[in-house]
Amino acid sequence: GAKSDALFAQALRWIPGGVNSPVRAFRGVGGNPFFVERAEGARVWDVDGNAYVDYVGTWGPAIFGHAPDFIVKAVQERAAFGTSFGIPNPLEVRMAELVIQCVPSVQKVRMCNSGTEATMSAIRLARGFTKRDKIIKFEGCYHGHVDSLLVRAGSGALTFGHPDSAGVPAAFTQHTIVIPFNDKAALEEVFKANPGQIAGVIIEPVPGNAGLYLPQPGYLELLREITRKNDSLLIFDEVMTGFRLGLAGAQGVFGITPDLSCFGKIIGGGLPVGAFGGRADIMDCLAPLGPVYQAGTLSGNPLAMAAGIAALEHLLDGKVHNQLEALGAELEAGLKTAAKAAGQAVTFQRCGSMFCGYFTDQPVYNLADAMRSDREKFARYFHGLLNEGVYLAPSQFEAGFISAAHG
Ligand code: HOZ
Repeated sequence: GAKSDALFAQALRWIPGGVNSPVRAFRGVGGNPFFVERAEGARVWDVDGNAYVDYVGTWGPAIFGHAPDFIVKAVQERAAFGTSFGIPNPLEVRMAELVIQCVPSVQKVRMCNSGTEATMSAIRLARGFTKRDKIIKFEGCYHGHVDSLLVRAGSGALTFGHPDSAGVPAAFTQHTIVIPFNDKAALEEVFKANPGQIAGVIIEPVPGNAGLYLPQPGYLELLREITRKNDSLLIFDEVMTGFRLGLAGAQGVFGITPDLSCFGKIIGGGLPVGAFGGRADIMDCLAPLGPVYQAGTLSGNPLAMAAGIAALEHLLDGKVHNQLEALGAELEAGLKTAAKAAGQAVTFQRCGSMFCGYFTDQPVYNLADAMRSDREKFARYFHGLLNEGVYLAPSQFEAGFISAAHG
């Protein structure tokens, strides 16, 4: 629309690429992004008055849809009491209690301000605890824009062809080992080649930053076994999957107990929040108890805690997750039928309320498989949907998110 285009022209002059986070710029699909005026339920409205059914859901947090009244009210009420203290507040204690109640592997938790902070802090903690340097990550997994994790990364880094970012000295990534996802032999080999040196393995248990693919049966189990045997920490990045695939996230679905977990998105109810937590003996290595430093002026911020607590409390009875599974199954069936009717080869992947359609007739188990998708076709599909008033993430390499407000 005209208003969005005018805003984008201005934004391009003052903001690099016109956006504050790269994927939003639409460069993965072509064209200009629209600017949002407001969002409610399953819809967003742009500044030109167009409505879209939104399957991005602010990249994950909007599990109830946009602006649910109980979150809006919680934020409004708390705002009147002061927006930031930098002094402990009671909401931090309630938040910690809720996280520990929902996620059995978490005995202690520290709040931070984004998923990136969570993964950055978790790998520092793993290194400090084990007194080892090496970290294993997986091709196509994205753990935020942490220097040492921007190696063969997913999301915008992949979409724009910079999976290894400029500006990261080689020395910063020399202790990062990258292996393909779902490859048991590679996992065994890397541990054999680096005995006693691997601090931890960080993984999205259901990778959602190169589209969406799932762990094959036995893969996460092997990962758990091999890390335990080698005294390396298993770190689950559940920034996307946490509280979404179930109360205990992907670890609950697959029955795996990681040593540390990273959270973001839903845990902030749409405000900027991250968290990492896990075994108490590991978490107690953090300052002020231990030598691993981590801090933040806005960590445990009362507005963010109020929004996050409201979100988690609304998930406790399991109804939302059941509803999301049903909606996901319906969407999956519909899209598969439509693809078949249109004679299109689409590999549709789904885990609960996260999904992705790849334009390929091959199964997708890892990044190399995902790369086989016809991205030009995806771009046409994206714009076709947008014209019909449906908004998908503007990249083949992002997961879609369903909310409880979708029909
Ligand atoms: N890295 C996010 C998707 N995996 C994108 C966040 C955004 O652009 O808002």
